[in-house]
Amino acid sequence: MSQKSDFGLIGLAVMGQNLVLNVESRGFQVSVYNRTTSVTDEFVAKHPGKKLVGTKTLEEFVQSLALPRKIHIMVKSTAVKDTDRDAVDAVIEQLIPLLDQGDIVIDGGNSFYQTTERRDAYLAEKGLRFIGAGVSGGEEGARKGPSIMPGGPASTWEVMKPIFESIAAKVDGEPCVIHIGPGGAGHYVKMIHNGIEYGDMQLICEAYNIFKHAGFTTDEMAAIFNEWNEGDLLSYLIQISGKALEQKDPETGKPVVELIVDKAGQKGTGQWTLMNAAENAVVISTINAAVEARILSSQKKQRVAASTQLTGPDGTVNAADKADLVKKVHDALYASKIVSYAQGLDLIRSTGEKKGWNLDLGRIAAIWRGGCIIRARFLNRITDAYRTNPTLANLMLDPFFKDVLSKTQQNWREVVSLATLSGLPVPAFSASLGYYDSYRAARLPANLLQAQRDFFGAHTYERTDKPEGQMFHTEWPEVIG
Ligand code: 2AM
Repeated sequence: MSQKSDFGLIGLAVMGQNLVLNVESRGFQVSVYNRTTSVTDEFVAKHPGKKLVGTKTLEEFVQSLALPRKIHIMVKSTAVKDTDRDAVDAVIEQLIPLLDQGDIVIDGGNSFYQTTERRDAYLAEKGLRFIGAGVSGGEEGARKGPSIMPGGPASTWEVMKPIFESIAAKVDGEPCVIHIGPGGAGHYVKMIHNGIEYGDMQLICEAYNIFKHAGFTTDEMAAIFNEWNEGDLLSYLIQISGKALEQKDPETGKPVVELIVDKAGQKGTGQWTLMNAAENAVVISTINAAVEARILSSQKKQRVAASTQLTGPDGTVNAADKADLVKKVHDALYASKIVSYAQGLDLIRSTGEKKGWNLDLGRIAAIWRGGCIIRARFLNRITDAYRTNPTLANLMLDPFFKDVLSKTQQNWREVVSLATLSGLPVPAFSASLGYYDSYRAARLPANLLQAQRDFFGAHTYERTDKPEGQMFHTEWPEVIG
């Protein structure tokens, strides 16, 4: 092929390969480079007749691309602080001397957003353009159409738009990609997307656990999830949960799910979300509960030891009417999920305002409707909510969601109570409910808290009967001992 390529990709692991095949399938010629050359050779040989240009050196790779070059890096990112250096930095350093002004470097890995901000500033100094793009959808999404969350200057987005829009998933004809905002905004939104994903997964697991302890078989549970996937809860995660529960182990004939050890892994984006929420003083208690549930699950040895020492109900859920329980758990899950999204979006809004990113929450929810792991029917409702009211203070206050929370809450409360009285942990269900009840409380017990603070530290307090901002202190009695 003598013509220069439209797009280049570095890093031919599965995600990279699939993304290349996706881009190529939309009519673009793609150059590829991988540190280990044999991987490149095998990849190109495996796809004869496709518009692929395999290159053996970075020089050859760069020379094969049309200007301005569009180079997508898909190598393993490991940096967890803005000062950490990883493979993405190594590749960038090798590229810099080979590039021309205005060339575009895209990091499509799961990079920490502050690292992205550092790289953005560094490359801008050198006259190069950088895009930190969150790409969600796993291997299948990369091949067939992911949800893409690109950050960086709007002018760079305009250059990348035709390629990104053609490779992204489509919902109702709309591509699941928008320009999120400048700098690290794209990777930031991807990070929160992952936090929300943690919340969704944990909520589904809590529903499953209640059914399991109420005596449902795995096939019955699979049928419930499959049915839920026809309604308000329609989503990729509900769908795969149903399919996972149906799966039988060929060796034993048992459900595979019941053979899997109950120790959850995590790669860190959930923890990043938590740390970011703490830094910004935003409550994301459902996501927090989900991350902590994974941590506690991983402490299997301690839990097994404690199970014979710490007393309590054994977790058996007594449900006389199974159909009634299914309806109640459905409502608890739906309500909790709304709260979880309200929290995640509140964090995005808060950070976006501080950073001056000018984020559009409705359009962000819209690009999560397809391609990504949290794709779900109810994201349409979130898009509508922000389209109607772009300054919505909290998703729960949107008329549609307010109504759902009102209608589901009796069942939600009953499920949390039932599980609690049965000794069955529902940390994410109850965190959501606690948030809902705190957010709607006109008066919280923080008056006593302020008294305590003033008592031991003379921190002062405001009074209900005096103007806001006027501070008071009481001479509290001395406490002996
Ligand atoms: P490799 O095949 O040569 O190992 C996922 O690990 C992808 O990132 C692989 O394509 C891998 O290349 C690439 N990768 C990891 N570290 C790298 C580095 N320091 N420089 C270039 N590519 C790297």
